[in-house]
Formats: sequence, C-alpha cells, structure tokens
Amino acid sequence: MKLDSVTLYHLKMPLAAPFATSFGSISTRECILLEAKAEGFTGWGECVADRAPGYACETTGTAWHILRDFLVPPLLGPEIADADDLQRRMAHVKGHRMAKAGLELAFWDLRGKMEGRSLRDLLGGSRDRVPVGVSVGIQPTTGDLLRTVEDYLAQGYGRIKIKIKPGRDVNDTEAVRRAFPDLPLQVDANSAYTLETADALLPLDDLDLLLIEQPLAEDDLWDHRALQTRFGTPLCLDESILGPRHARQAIEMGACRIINIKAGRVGGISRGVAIHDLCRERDVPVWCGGMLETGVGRAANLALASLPGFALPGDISATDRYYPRDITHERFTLNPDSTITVPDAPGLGVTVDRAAVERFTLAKIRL
Ligand code: SMG
Ligand code: MG
Repeated sequence: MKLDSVTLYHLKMPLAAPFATSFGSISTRECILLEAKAEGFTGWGECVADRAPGYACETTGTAWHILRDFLVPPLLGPEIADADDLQRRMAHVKGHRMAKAGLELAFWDLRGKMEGRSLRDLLGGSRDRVPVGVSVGIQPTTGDLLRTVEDYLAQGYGRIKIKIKPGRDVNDTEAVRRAFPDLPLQVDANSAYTLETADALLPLDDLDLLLIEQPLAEDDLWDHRALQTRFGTPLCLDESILGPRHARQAIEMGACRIINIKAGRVGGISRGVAIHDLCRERDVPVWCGGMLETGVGRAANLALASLPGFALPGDISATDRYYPRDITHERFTLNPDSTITVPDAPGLGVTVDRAAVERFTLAKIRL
C-alpha cells in the first residue's frame, strides 16, 4: 500500500479515576492518535507514550517529534509491502518503539480494511473472547484497596493485579490475599526496587501469587536473574522486554518465567507476535499488558491477546474502568466469565468518534 497522509492528534483524556503506580499518579491520560490515509481507506493507530517519562523514556512530546520529523515523511509515497517492510523502513530510527508501534497499528487497520479482514484474523488469533483482569493502582490506604478490589470482583473481574511500591507492598498484598483467599492475584512494582531492597518482597512468596511483575530496573536483566533464584513465584518482565531478542535472552538466562507483551513497548504488533511465537516454542506463558489505551489501542490489544500463547488474563478492562467518554463509538464491556469479546469487523473493528477526538485534542498536524 502507499500512504497518502498521516495526521497526528495529541490527545488528553480524563480518566474515570486516578491511576497511581510506583512512579506517580495521573488523572488524565495523554497519547497520540494517528490517522493514516491510503488508497481511499482510513486507518487508526495509537501511540501509547504518556505525558511524562515515568513508565518508559518516551513521552507524547518525543513521539510527536520522532513521528513528524523522522518516521512519517519517508513513508509517504513508497509502496509498503507488509509490517516487516514497514519495520525495515523505520529501522533508521533507533529506539522510539512506542512511536513506531503507533504507526504500525495504523498500517494494520488500513490493511485489514483493504482486505476486509479483522486484525485478529490477520494475526492468526484463535479466540473470539479473551480472559481479562484489572490492574488496580496504589490506593490512598489499604482499606481503600480492599474496597476497590471488592468492587471490581463484584463487577465480574476474575483476576486482579495490584500496583506496589516500597512501603506499600507486602502489607497491601497480604491484606488482599487474606480477604480473598482464592483470588487469582499478581503484583506489579514498575521497577521500584533494587536487588538489595527487593528482599523486602520475599514474604510475597507465601501468598500464592500468579507472578511478580518488573521488580527491578528496565535495564537490569542480570539482577532479575539473581532475584528469580530467590523466589518460587515466577517473575514476569514488562519494561525490560523491548523486543524478541530481549525476550529470548531473558528466558535463556532465567531472568523471568513469564513475559508481559505490550505492542507499544516492543515497537509494534508484529514484534509482539514474534515474542509470542518464541515464548510459545519455549513453553513460556505470555499475557497482554495495558497502557490505559483508548478504544483504538484496546481493540488492538484484544486482537493480539487472541493468539493461543496468551495463557494468562490480560490487563485489558472494560471501557468504563478507564474513560467516562472514549474516542471510539464502541465501548468494550466485560462478559460474565471475565472475558472481553474481540472485535471481528475489518481492521481494528472500531469506529472513531470524531467529535470526541476534537474535544480531547491539544494539537493536530497533518503530514
Ligand atoms: O491498561 O489497564 C491498563 C493498565 C495496566 O498496569 C497497567 N499498566 O506497568 O503494566 C504496567 C502499567 C503501565 C501503565 S502505567 C500508566
Ligand atoms: Mg507492568
């Protein structure tokens, strides 16, 4: 296909509730929405970089700069054969994976619409509903945490992840485990510990957790390896896995036993699928992470999570858990069995609410 234009929208959207992690709290989420036009079709993508570089080094500002000045201009005009070709054409830019992933997503949506096939179908997904859970941010008090978890369980979520940080780790997790003895439960530290301070987490090993996510720094595969030897509970890497090579090396060295896949973090859905495939060959379970996506990114996450190796519930929740008003006409809802249905219309299978986009747009540029 040949791209005619790409329009970037810098969005800022109010969240239904503040979301607090070990690196900070947000009550609005920013992202870049991409609208790509090719041969009379329109494809949408979402770049998940947020306003601040708390989760990862990219921000909406860096992604805007890299898309506008480096990634998009050389892609307007030439024939792009497929996602691998697109990746080769973006390889002159080092890093900036979230920016690349946003573009790749718009490409997939276009391709699906042109071929009349859903993204799930294009990726080879095998399920029409995917098991999901909810990621609960750090709450003001442990009592608030218990009430919040109880509320999500009442809504039908069958798996809970809680965010932890030093000082709000073992006590919070023990309290949730005591209140809900059989709950599938996992924790996420977003790299708030070092190999030394992570010893504080050892009591978590007795709480029958599904996994402990990203306790140490992003660039610290080796110390994750050392830490994994101290835990019976599987460590899961999120921030550390930036592509298929990191995934392979982490598995080979024993730095984790489970991998969280986010298309944005790894540079695109095609690279997420590659990680899925190599983990599957090695019997390493994967699951789909979330970045508080809009309906556009959520549709993509559902398609990705429909692949057979996604063995654990994803951080993909219903729309009302995130946004009072979303930018897609479709709102995702939770099925009674703690699944969400994967869209099956061509491409991402969602339609963009242009009035909502306009309302949340801080800046717009057509390339
Ligand atoms: O999309 O439901 C969601 C959020 C899931 O916890 C979540 N994501 O480290 O896994 C993670 C965090 C990163 C986002 S922090 C804004
Ligand atoms: Mg995480």
